[in-house]
Amino acid sequence: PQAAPPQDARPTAFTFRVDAADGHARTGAITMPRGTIRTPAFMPVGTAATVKAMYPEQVRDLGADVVLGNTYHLMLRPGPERMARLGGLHRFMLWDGPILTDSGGFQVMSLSSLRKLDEQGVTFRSHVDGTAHHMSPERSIEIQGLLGSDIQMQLDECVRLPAEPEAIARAMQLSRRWAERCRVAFGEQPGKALFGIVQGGDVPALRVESARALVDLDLKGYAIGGLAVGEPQAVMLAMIEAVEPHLPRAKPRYLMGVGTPDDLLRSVERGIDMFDCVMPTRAGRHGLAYTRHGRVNLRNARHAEDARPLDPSSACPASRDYSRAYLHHLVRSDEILGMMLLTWSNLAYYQELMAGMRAAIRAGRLADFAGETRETWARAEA
Ligand code: PRF
Repeated sequence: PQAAPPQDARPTAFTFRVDAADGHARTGAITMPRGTIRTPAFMPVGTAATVKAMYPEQVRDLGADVVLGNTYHLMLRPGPERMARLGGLHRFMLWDGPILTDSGGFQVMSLSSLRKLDEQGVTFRSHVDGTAHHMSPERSIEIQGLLGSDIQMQLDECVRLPAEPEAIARAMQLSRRWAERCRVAFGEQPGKALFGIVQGGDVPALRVESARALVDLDLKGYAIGGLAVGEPQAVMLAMIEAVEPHLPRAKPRYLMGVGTPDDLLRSVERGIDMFDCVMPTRAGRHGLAYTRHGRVNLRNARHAEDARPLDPSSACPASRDYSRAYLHHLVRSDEILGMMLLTWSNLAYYQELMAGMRAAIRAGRLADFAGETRETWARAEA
């Protein structure tokens, strides 16, 4: 019988390696004690300790190497100290791979009421029970530690666009100072990582200033935040192009809260390595399918007698085996299974798209892959 791998075969450090590049795009891997993340990576969103409507093993089987959790939701319910007593988020939700947690600031601003933000942090009322809470940069890192998060995000302030340049600059400088405090609070944790978040709205000079200041802190990875918050796609892409030359090539780059399949493709072409977005899961719960052949709204009456599956070439049973007529029926009837199947199918497509991009970059044919992918989307929409 084969000998078990030696105990020290598990990496003890957080490392990132680039295996191949094609233009600005790269493919590689993040390695850490809980597993390897193949990049470019899409991280399914598991806000409240669940990727909604999915079993963890399904998420894993689709090829997701990492999931995202939310500090804001989990601090309110079940609470970080309780989570720690229960052995941490991995054990709680039965996900043993890497987990990235967002820091909470972004969710406070979009979900809670009576929020107030100053140098010390954010004060807000819970959207669950109205109780008052305070979160400083230090407390955000402490909570992410109690959850057991592998990749922790700095506390930041994200400004919705359009906004005045003065407001954008103020939020960027605050985020920069909070990054320093988060770094001190995080300290040295060899198998884990703290990522900084570039802010600066739609002002290229502020974006560059933000990136440079964060790079000086020598963090393990860099996110680009404050995009997909109301600006046109062209502005988002221009901001990625402005920031990318200032980010170290040897560290992962994460575009937060993005996006559509087309956003992912165009951002990978511009050097992004990681993404998270509620789009595939949320759209799935609302009857929308993302497929190789574009977006399909299953509520639409034209699917009522369509016996074809969403995509007969898919490896995912939800996309390959169930008829559009059945999915239409489930969605129209508000059946739980409709949400489950469409979430499964959408996440399968997102992971298939990422795997396709990784293979294309390795083969030096990302431009061809992008062209073919867009053509297939367009043909179906016509
Ligand atoms: N900051 C944080 N989380 C985020 C964002 C941000 O700017 C965004 C913006 N697209 C999504 N999630 N901390």
